[in-house]
Order: sequence, then C-alpha cells, then structure tokens
Amino acid sequence: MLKEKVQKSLNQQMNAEFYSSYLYLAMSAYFESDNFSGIAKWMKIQSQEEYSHAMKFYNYLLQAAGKINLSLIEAPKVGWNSAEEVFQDTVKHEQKITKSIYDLVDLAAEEKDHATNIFLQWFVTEQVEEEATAMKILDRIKLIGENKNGLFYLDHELGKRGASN
Ligand code: OFO
Repeated sequence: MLKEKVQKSLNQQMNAEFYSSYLYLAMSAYFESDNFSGIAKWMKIQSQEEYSHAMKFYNYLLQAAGKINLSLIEAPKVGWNSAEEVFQDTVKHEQKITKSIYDLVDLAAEEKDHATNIFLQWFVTEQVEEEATAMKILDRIKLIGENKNGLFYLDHELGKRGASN
C-alpha cells in the first residue's frame, strides 16, 4: 500500500511527464511551422516518449493499488525565437525533471518505500540520457550559429530518429 505522501508525489510526477509530452509537441509544431521537419519529427518522438514515461507512473500507481489523479495540464509556451532557444528550454526542463525525480527518490527513501525507490531507478538513469542528449544538440546548435546549411544538416540528421520506448 502506498503512503499518502508518496502517492501524491507519484501523481504529480505523472502529470509533469504529461506536461513534458505537451511541451515537446508544442516544440515540434514550432519546428514544423519553420519547415524544419526533421527536428519536428525528433520532437514529436520525444513527446511520445514522455507520454510513455507518464504511463509508467500511471501503471505503477495502479499496480501498487494507488489512486490516479489526473490533474489539469498547463499550456506550454508557444513561439520561440530560434532553435537554440528551444533547446535551451529543453535542457532547463530536463534539469527540472531530474530534480523532481531526485526529490521523489529521497521521499521514497525517507518513507522506507523500497518498491517505489526501485521503480524510480529507471527514471534516474533515463534522466542522465535525457539531459545529455538535449545538451549535445544544444552544443551543436551553438556551434552552427547563423550557418543555415549547418542547421539544415542537423535537421536531416535528427529526422532519422526512430520511435523508442
Ligand atoms: Fe520524462 O524525461 Fe524528459 O521530461
């Protein structure tokens, strides 16, 4: 049986993952409207991946006989000024998500909820990858600078991304 505090935080994290899905979909639409269909595809797959993260929380809550509390999902920002700004926001967002996962791990440890702690370890590892990937793309965009050809090449490369988990 989940403790009240743990259940509440798991629900909050589930909703944060749904928000991540929304945010990356908004970013995908931004790139689509700018005709960068490769980066748009990358972002759309990222959005789907975030949806699957939210569903991991949903399924775990049900499995642990917890209550699902689907709350209002905040509207994401619309309109960015550049690809660099989008990826800066992505890095910041992932750092924020990492912090909330760490807080959740701390709470599970405090509450001696070993099962939830083990469940969360997958997210701890995942966040290392999420931050590193976003940071790598941001670094490349910074290197490209104003070079349109460089950005089109990146668009082509990111468009090769296939659906993951
Ligand atoms: Fe769910 O990892 Fe990104 O936000």
